[in-house]
Amino acid sequence: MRVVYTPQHLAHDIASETIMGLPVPANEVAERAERIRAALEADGGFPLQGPEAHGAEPITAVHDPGLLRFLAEAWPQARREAIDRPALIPEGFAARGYFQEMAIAHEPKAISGRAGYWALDTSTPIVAGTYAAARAAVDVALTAADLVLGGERAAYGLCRPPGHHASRSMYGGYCFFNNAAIAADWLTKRSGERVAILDVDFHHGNGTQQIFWRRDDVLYVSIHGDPDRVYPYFSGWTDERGEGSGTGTNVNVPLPAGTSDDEYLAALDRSLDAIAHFPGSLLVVSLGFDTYALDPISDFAVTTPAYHEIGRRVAALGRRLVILQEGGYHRPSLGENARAWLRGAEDREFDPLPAAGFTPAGTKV
Ligand code: OKP
Ligand code: ZN
Repeated sequence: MRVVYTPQHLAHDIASETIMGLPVPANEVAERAERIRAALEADGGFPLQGPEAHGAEPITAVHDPGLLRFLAEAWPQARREAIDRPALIPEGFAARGYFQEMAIAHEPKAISGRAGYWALDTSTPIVAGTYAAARAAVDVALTAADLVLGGERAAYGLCRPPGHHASRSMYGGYCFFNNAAIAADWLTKRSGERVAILDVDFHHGNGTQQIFWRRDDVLYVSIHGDPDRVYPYFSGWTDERGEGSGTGTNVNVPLPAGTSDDEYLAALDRSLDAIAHFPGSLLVVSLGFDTYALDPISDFAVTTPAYHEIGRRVAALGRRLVILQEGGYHRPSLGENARAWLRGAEDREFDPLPAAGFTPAGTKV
């Protein structure tokens, strides 16, 4: 299977994030993507290539141009206005209650407020290289989509930063542009077909749900930790099914803490059944390994052999696969979990490597 990767993700280099107001070491770090790259290179069956630049148009097809402008301007503006800070994190938020009953909407000018106008949370710092890395992740996703449109049965885009929490007009949850949503929209336009998205990241993809909420040409199916318990807290319940002509094309499958391999696979089968009933030959997979038993910010109990089986069952649907990386924060396991999943998707066996080689970003791409 071809893999799209770029070392440009290294530019999004953050040391810490904020959880409930206190700084903690960042979870969404460059080592994640480098671990996966190294394992796939060591495997030998996953040729790497760089992304093609696709420009801004596919991004503004699903995102507010104001969000794109903000992300492009945020760091330079932060440097001018708050020069002593290592990263830009919002001070206040445009919360639901601020605007109730009032049809007002001014984007603030000062960067401390402007960030909060566009942001979901305080866990998504913006640094000097964030915008370039986020744009490159979109190009990775679109290049993987092009490979499949060009005849590949499946392609894997090693996107970093991830994307599924970014909605039309909001960044957050370590995400800036919604790589999977941009790729899915691109696929609908290039193929003339309907497109399904399966989101198997531990977290609900609130951004992807929001973007396609009223659209009947894109099915969004997500398996995730119950929002009664975990991030992103405000969406992911089963009664969220879409609206207007999109009614019924949003499917949420929330699961309890401690979800085992067997329980996960049963939920996966139900989800694949929903996809099988939706027309089209293309499936975008939002792939997260934060369902892993040892993930530091999640609470499922999925194991490495199960990823092989999940990949196998997803591919057994018979659809063309655009597989895009989302989360997964237990760094030591990421390479093997990716290898297991992607080998499963090719219906090849998985034999764990003793110790996957881990080398810094090279020049092989
Ligand atoms: C991004 B993706 C945990 C706080 C989590 C943000 C999580 C973003 C996950 N106590 N904050 O879906 O993997
Ligand atoms: Zn996640």
